[in-house]
Amino acid sequence: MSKSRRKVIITCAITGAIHTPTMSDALPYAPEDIARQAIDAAEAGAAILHLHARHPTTGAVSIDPDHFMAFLPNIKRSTDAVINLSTGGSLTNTVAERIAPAKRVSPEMTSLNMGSMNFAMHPLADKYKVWKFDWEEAYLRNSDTYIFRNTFRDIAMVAKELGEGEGVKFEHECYDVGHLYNLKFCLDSGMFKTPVFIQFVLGILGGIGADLDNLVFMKRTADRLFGDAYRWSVLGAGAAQMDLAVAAAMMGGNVRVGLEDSLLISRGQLAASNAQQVAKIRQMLRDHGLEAASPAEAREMLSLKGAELTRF
Ligand code: KMH
Ligand code: ZN
Repeated sequence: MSKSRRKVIITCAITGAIHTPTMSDALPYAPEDIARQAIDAAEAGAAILHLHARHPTTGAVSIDPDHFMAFLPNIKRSTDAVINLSTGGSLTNTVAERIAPAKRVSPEMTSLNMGSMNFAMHPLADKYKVWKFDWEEAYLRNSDTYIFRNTFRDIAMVAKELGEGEGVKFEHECYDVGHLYNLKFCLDSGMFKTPVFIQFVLGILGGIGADLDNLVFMKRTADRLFGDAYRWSVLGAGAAQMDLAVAAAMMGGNVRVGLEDSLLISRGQLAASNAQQVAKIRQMLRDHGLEAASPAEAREMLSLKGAELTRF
């Protein structure tokens, strides 16, 4: 009898707040395109869909709950994948504003960013001369002045409003080793239920670099701090996305892909869609004797409340 393959959760982050429409025609921003790409990504093997909203005609990052509602019911009707709403929003919004969409729809999961930091995209602006929309260049260039605010009080507020209040499970986004210690402090203070789900984020300008050594260090630190009370995944920003995903899977973790974090399908080549990235990592997992977890398996692995308790 063949040995069963270990299951790996593939999260796909569909559009995000880093890339702008000029950078790739594949980056979705109209609600029907966000929904279509999310559904296709789920069909390709993503168990979790990490979702941001965009303004439907300009493609600007949006935290308007109505913009989320323009695609959420459509996605839920068409797939069983776990819906994970971003609480990162845009770098200029307050945390109270950033959690408004999740408070409205009570998703199974949301992101929760585990520390304040620089979060800069300004070097990307130098790569483009002609822009599809007026807002894009200033949005990127001004990111060298932004502080991505996630104080302990902010984190406690999100834990209370969404975790305690709505039974939301968090994707704890940890961009550096210190964020693991922030999470440990919050966990010990009683803010979260175990297992906590950590997303190691490597390669954002302002956070730890996208190197294998850093991933090993983050993982070793998390092992020491959380023992078996955590599950983990890796997001490599930009060209490191696939390499770090494979490394994470080989190390026993889960993976995140999607156009939010990288527009590429391979070095120097733009991806045609989110689903193309999911299909690629799924095949790479198979090549290494691993299998994509179904949404039901992801719910079990992360102790999620279930789609029936959401409000959309
Ligand atoms: N794009 C990631 C590097 C969030 O949505 O709260 C950051 C992110 C944050 O996914
Ligand atoms: Zn995000």
